[in-house]
Amino acid sequence: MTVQTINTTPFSDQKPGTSGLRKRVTVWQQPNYVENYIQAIFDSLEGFAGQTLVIGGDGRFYNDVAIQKAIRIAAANGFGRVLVGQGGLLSTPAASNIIRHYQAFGGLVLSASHNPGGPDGDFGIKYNIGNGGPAPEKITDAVFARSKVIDSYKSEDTPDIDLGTIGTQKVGDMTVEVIDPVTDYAALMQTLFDFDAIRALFAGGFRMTFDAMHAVTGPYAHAILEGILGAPKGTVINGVPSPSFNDGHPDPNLVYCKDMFDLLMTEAGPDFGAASDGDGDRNLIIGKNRFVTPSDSLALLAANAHLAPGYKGGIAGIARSMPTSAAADRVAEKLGIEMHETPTGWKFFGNLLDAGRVTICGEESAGTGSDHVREKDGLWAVLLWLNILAVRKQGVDQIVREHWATYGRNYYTRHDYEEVDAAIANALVDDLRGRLASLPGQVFDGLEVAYADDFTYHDPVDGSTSAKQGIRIGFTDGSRIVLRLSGTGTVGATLRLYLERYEPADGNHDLDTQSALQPLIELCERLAGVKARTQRTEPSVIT
Ligand code: G16
Repeated sequence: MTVQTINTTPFSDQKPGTSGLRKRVTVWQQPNYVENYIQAIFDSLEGFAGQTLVIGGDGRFYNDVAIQKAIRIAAANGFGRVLVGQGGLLSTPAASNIIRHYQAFGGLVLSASHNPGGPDGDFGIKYNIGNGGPAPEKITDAVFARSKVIDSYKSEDTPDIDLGTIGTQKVGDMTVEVIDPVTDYAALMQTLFDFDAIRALFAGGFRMTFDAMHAVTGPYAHAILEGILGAPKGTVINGVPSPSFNDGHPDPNLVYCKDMFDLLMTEAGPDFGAASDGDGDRNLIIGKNRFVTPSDSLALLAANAHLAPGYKGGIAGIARSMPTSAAADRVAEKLGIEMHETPTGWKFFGNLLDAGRVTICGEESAGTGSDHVREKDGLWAVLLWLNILAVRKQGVDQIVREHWATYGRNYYTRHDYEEVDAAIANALVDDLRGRLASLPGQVFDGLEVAYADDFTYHDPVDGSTSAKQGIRIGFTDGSRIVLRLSGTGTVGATLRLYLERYEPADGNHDLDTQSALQPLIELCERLAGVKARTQRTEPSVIT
């Protein structure tokens, strides 16, 4: 077996987005596209000779092909060892755990998360650093710069590696260890949660449905929920990973999990419903007759985390992405702990977690997690909810209502306009940005603008600055409109509008969310003209 140096020409479009590089499979299938990107990553790193690299993916179409290429390129570039999940599978949080647990140099996570898969779907590659978290912008910027000038890559000339059998193989001078994807993750969860209490909950007749959406969490959920915790067989549905996610859309929201939502709204339905996405880092939480928004879930988990053994000493602080509602801020205030507002993207939580300044993080985009890994973690959120339900011996709805009665309710919704013409979307954002300075002090239908800006984040740990992270228009009564362009779409532009209104603890918590936010929705249209300019009559997705 020999190391080959293969000439190549650069691609101009390998700029990592919110979470790695995500493209249509057909784009990745171009000759040298995968190779260029992985070599550009390695060229942007230093000091990995002889070190360990973790590789795993969500099992989507093209995972098997890309993994073989990644292993060959890693061997040729001098890594000493690769840890890879059996069958090429590792959920994103499990990959983060493996990197940390085995003190790897870093990892390649092959996933396009909640985006659809299959030959016409999406694929993605993300590099994670030694703390287990997504590479910070300093590295992703360097990767993009390198990808634009790359002229060769290195690859070990070797046949395909057998990823089906657990054990050790050699590729050139590099060792490849195929490991069970679930074992280390399940062990970690048992250090955090009261498994006896959750076991007793299930033994007492508590019923739950977990929808793995034909994606990577199936094996994890079967092993942990039905195996270790004794939930009845059939609790986990759609639990066998499929390369095309059974032609579904593995995004755990009320659109793609509508059947489960409808079931939870009936008397005959289970007590608790949950789901995770393509790569296992997002979560959906639904109680009987109660959907919990991700923003509320973050606040509730933070307020109740001390009920789980892993957090019994309390939490150091909370971080949320800027568009996430301010519900968690009220919890942090009451607990007297730090609260941080970061740009969208889990990578921005890494420094705060490493510095011990926050313990729990969350995003409106169905992501919650803690300092146990450096990614958001779908099953973690589900298990923490189960732990809380088991200890409080109350239903989800009751817990949510008590929370609002204590802290008030942040009515919150997100309206997405997908696959919008990129030029129109960019012009819309630019125009609004140009008018921001004139908005403060203006009153619209009784709502006075308190501030209007384009969010800039100053990382308090490393001092770095990230500008243009989304437009915020805040009102004196605590309401807020946020508008930003998604960094995870693969076709055209996706415009996201985030709308939020605060209702105090003694206010009305029973309004329909869209009705409660209707005045803000209309005001947003007046200010930004999204419908008018995109010629759409309604959002593609409302969450
Ligand atoms: C990724 C990031 C998240 C982010 C989400 C949405 O999630 O990891 O931090 O909130 O995308 O980003 P955007 O609004 O730019 O589309 P995932 O689950 O896709 O990896």
